[in-house]
Amino acid sequence: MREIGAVIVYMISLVSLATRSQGAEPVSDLGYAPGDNLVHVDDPKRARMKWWADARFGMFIHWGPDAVPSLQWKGVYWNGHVPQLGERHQIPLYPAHESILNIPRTDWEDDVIVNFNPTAYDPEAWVKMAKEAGMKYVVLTTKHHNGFLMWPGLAGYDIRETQFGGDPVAMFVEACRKHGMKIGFYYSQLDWHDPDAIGNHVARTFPDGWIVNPEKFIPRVKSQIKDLLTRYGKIDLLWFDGQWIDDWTMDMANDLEAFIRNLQPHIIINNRIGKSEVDGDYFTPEQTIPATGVPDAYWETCMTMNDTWFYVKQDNNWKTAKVLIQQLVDAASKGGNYLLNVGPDPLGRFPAASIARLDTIGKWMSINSEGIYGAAASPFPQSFDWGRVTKKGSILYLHVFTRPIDGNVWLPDIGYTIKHVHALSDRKKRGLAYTRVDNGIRIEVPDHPDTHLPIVIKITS
Ligand code: FHN
Repeated sequence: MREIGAVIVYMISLVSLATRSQGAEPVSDLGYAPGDNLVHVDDPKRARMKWWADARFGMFIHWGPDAVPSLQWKGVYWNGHVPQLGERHQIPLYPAHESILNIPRTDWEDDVIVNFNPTAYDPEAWVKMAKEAGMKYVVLTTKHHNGFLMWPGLAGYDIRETQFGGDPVAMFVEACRKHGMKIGFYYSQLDWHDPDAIGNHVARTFPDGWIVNPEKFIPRVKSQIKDLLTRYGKIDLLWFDGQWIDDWTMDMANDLEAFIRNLQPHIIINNRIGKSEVDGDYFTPEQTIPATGVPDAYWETCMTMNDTWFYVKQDNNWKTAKVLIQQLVDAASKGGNYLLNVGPDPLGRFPAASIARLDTIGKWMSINSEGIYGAAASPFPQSFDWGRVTKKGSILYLHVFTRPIDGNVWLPDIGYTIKHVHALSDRKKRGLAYTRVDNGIRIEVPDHPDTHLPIVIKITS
């Protein structure tokens, strides 16, 4: 029933948009909220996804013993080359993995893991920084490709083997709950350590992976997932990864998904539980914002602040806060979420460069988040060289990345009757000038020489 209703609403909106181009009534509230355009989504899923779709912005945290090596082991750069600062092209795509795959297994187990001792680990500080940056959920790596568990869930190869006396996952969950942050767990099906996965194979590069004894490995995966979903209370999101290996099948994925939904029916699961974009609840483009979004799906781009997911001290190729904010806006303007990564160092500290960027993003969000949270994709088919558009009902938010020389931006006139135009940064909400020009509207953009960050104009009609 809902689908038909949504289609009718959608059609009416198209018609009314068309008719209004002839200067009809103001654009009424078309109920355009995140996901409203996904007419094929049933009510239960729409309700389950609502908090996530409205959130638009989350933090990804890649952390664990993988943070230790940073391209070298025992002083020897495993590829024999000492990268010079800024010598970006020397840094491989996935240095943390390449490091681990170049460390003798005994060294990894008896040295890296045994000596892992994050004395500065303070998840409350992490969660506070995420919250102040405007993020609504945090996804922490509980088990990455190296198969090591960051919680006391697999005797002999978990956090209890390290110098760290506590349960980092329990502390993380507690901090999230204390600050009202939604909780996500990252879990890799790809496992380079479990004998029933890797067997006698040798992983040489990060995509390598096998499941030699599924009849033993899969029950272990399910028991670990059950542990995560029964030990820490309500968990909001599971972020799977490593699904690309041939041995991981859709039968395994469907079986695991049913198992999880039985344990926590409200939980949100990303597509990487399966083998394709449409599996799970939402699609996860990586390190890119799709040019035209992903029209018919919930989606979330995950992005590094530099070039690496885990901490690599040599990787100083940091994106600017401006670029990160523009990516967040770009994703929202196309109906998607943005999951921004931090790779804490081996002691558990966020890199200073990450902290500085989170701070700048937070200051911008404290003024402009109204155009992000709960905002739907731009109603305009075209993109604009001056920036992006998001929409909430009949309100438009123009996120001006580059203020045109003449100080005005142009928008097609889809017939709405403008009641007020102001900059979100202007607490007095002083009206900005706008003029109707041939089949469009020119809107004044205040000059903000003090900032190179996007200026957001709110158009109320
Ligand atoms: O190899 C992983 C990588 O470390 C990181 O976890 C990303 C996050 O999406 N996923 C894999 C690469 O696609």
